[in-house]
Amino acid sequence: MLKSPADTIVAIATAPGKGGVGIIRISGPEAHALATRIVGELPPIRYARHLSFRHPDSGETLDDGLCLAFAAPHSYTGEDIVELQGHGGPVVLDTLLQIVVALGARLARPGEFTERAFLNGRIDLAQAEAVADLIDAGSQAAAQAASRALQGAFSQRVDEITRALIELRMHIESALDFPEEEIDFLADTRIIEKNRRLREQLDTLMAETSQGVLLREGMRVAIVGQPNAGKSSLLNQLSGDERAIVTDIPGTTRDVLRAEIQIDGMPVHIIDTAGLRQSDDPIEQEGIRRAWLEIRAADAIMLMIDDRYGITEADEQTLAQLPTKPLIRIRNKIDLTGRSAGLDPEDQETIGISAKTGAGIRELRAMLQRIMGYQVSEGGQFIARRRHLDALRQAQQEVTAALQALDKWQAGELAAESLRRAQLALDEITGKFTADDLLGTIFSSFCIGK
Ligand SMILES: Nc1nc2c(ncn2[C@@H]2O[C@H](COP(=O)(O)OP(=O)(O)OP(=O)(O)O)[C@@H](O)[C@H]2O)c(=O)[nH]1
Ligand SMILES: [Mg+2]
Repeated sequence: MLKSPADTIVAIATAPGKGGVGIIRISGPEAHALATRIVGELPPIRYARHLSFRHPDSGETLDDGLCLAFAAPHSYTGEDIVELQGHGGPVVLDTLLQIVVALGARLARPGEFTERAFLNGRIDLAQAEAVADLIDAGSQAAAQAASRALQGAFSQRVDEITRALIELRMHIESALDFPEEEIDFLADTRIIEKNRRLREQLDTLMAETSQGVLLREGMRVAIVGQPNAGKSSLLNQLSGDERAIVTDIPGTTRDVLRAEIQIDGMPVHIIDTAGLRQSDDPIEQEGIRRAWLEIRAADAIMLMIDDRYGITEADEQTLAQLPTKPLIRIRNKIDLTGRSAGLDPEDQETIGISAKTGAGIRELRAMLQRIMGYQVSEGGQFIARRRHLDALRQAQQEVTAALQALDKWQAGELAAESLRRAQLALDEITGKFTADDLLGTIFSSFCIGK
């Protein structure tokens, strides 16, 4: 286990700019002593007191407000902490910050308070990540899911599986110590049954985790098609905002335009691109080049078809060049053609809409949700990251390998080794076993003061 460093750190914990209240947070072994120099005498631990914040040398009053002290290990970081809650003016806060630094504290790096909470065992790594996700949450559903992960809903599930893994491995390893009974023992169907149950538990957790990843990261959907098909109109319609310029001149859009929408709390990044056609205009050519980059990076594609003309030769060419990924064919301008709105009864990949009137948009949103396999859960959902999913997948592969080793070859040593590696993969999620550089990446994405 890594150890928390022994210096004292300080940061402004409230958002930058002016506010009603501004909070300076000091954490570390010297936190109480440093703060005492500013407030005179600290209030009793966990009691707020209204005090003057004074310059330690001149005694001049800089601000006044609440002072709140916590004592290790019962604090956010697990260290001694003092919070000075003054007026939220940037100059006042900065002056206080400089004074605390002059008294010997160091400016905290982004996420360093939470990093210390992790290093001191207050929270595990998945919970620390949930702190950032809660702050960054873009929807109520995402915030609730982050809060659940922060409470440990995800970590508990990982720990449960880890315990089952360890138990099974111990069982197998103890059999290896008695070679004469080994074969009988490994053929024991209960062992194989346990292993199988473990794999099922992992399956379930992976399914829930991918929902959590979707809730956090959402999906990228690119709108592509011929000029004038109505791509920009669709972006505006979905985002409820006149974001893109819409004209009847083909080749209006050149830059890539983006809008983020929510579908039942899941973020969806809609990307509007230049109409695909042969062009001599270098600006339009660049737009088309960028359109293809977006197509490659997208999770799904909406192909916009002008329903007055149907699928043209140019559309066929585009279709032939599209990479294999979920595709929705959109028949647009049904207000002009009379086609009915929504899913085509003959073709589950085609949907009729009018980007102008909004007909069929509700069905399109439902279709986007279905494509990503996103389900609104009845609570209990937790937020998660891709790295969690990768770790679970790795554990899954190892457990499958263990099952095979037992089932096919009665190879106990191999099975035990696979289970050990599965456990390491799970430990990476909660941070029991984690490379330093991963920690650096995770905490540097936090905001300052958290
Ligand atoms: N009647 C009708 N007109 C539409 C509809 N959608 C778009 N239009 C019109 O079609 C024209 C082109 O729309 P845009 O949204 O600019 O099309 P685009 O695909 O972004 O075109 P480029 O940016 O040139 O590639 C505009 O005059 C829109 O008002 C629709 O559903 N019904
Ligand atoms: Mg456009």
